[in-house]
Amino acid sequence: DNQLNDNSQSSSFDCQMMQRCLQLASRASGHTSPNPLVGSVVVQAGNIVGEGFHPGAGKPHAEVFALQAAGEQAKGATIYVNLEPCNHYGRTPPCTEALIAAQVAKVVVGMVDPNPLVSGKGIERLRDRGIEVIVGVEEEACRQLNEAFIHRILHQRPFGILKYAMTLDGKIATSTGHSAWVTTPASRHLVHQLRSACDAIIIGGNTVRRDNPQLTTHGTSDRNPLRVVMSRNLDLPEDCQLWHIDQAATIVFTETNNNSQLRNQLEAKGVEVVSLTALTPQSVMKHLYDRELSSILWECGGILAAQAIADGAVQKIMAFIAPKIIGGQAAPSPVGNLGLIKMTDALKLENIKLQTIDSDILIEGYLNIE
Ligand code: AOF
Ligand code: ZN
Repeated sequence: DNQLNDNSQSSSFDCQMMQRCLQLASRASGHTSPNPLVGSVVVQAGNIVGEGFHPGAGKPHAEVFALQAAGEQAKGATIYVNLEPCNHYGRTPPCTEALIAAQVAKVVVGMVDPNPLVSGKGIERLRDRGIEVIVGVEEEACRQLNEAFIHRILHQRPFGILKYAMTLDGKIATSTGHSAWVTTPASRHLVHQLRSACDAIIIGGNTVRRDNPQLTTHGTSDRNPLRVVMSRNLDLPEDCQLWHIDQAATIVFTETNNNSQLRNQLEAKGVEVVSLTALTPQSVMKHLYDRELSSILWECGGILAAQAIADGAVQKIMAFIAPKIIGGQAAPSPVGNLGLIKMTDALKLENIKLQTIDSDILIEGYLNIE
């Protein structure tokens, strides 16, 4: 249906090279927001002669590094890139002009850039200059890698992931609130890796008071996401792990003029406190969008999770399920009241992926609500 998309000429070699692009792109995972993850490979006579990836916003794009590495051998070569080459002057000059100048013969593109500044214009420009362009190779994998970037650019909001861990009987803690740990070390390790790919983690005041969490990647990565607390009244402990900003930066969102004594204490420790006139999941997401963040991990309890879902701040769910039973009417579950009455009203996840991690199950899926 899209005239730009033409992958009828693509081969399994093309798919292999595109997978390599995705691998290269992933090296900058967690470092590129608001920009996408992009990798590129230059192939001359069946051999890779140059590789590159986009290291972060403000730095050169993937194609530029790949062309640089290929040098003279770029001439007449095929270049692979998981995102359409840009044709605009952003923080950096257009990649299309670099490709034209290098005299590549062919460009294989994973997916059209959803950025309205580019979207199809890069491909058009290359074809106008007589360069063969194939579009839509390994497109699903390309979309998956950049799902946060795509959402951000199409909706002007960061991409929200709600992650939780529950027992087989649907509890995220005991009736006293004790929750260490529901899942196996292997699942928790995966969560630490997931954190390193995200720009921020959000929790509410209840989780701070109850768990005193660290919300870091625990050494699985060279970076930690921004830690975000939503607390209307600022009724938070004076001392907790999140205020140790030598570990990672922390922002507390609150409503205007609350508990100025604690606010002063937090600010003295280097914790940023932001007052919003109305503290809602969307107002926080908007603020984080304006700060150029792309992917947000909701690791909150059920009450805030329900608010985030109802407010359209959650696009993806990652549910870890442990084969354990804790029981108890008062033991909390992952999602609070959504005001839904009939089972037919249930929010249904799409594009479900199931996997086992040690003895746990991870179910991932997408919420299709705005
Ligand atoms: C590419 N290759 O490696 C990336 C692209 O401000 P700039 O100059 O960095 O441009 C950012 C936009 O360029 C970004 O929103 C996306 O549309 C595209 N990113 N394009 O050809 C790359 N990172
Ligand atoms: Zn570019």
